[in-house]
Amino acid sequence: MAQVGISLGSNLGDRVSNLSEAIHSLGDARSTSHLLVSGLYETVPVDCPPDSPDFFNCVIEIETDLSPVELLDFTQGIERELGRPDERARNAARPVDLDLLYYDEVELKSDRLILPHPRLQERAFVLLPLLEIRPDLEAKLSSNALSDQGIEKIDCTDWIKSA
Ligand code: PH2
Ligand code: MG
Ligand code: MG
Repeated sequence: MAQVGISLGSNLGDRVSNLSEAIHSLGDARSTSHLLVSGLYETVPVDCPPDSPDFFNCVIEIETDLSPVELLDFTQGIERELGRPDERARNAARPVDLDLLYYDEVELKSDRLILPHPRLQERAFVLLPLLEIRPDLEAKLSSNALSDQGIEKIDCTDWIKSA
């Protein structure tokens, strides 16, 4: 079983419900189980078209027998099921975006997938929730200037709908 970090973001529609549904769908993958789920963060869009709505973001770690590319196919299927259009402007608002952050220690560079995620360390909306569930990674992940990226932890528990 591989341990895989996944960043989830939503800035269109019912953002909490979109993230919650995506997490449930990930749990339904063949040979995949939930391990860790971070809290929920409301975050200012980074590198998005002007006037993009704010995101809700979280990070989860799952255990899976799927290969990196099988898992990518599976996450892209979930994005489509939750309403992501096939053609869209770069970083346009979307109901849900799932990004693979790491897959054990695998290093991979292909047209479809780069592991570990190349921008993992630059983005507060990825790093803060990740360090919440994996504080042991702090020494490995150097981070610059995260504090000036608008990000606020939402004070709520049980935000994931029970199935
Ligand atoms: N995702 C992006 C680009 N910008 N900004 C925030 N705050 N949250 C995201 O999830 C996000 C983003 C590309 O996928
Ligand atoms: Mg993304
Ligand atoms: Mg993505």
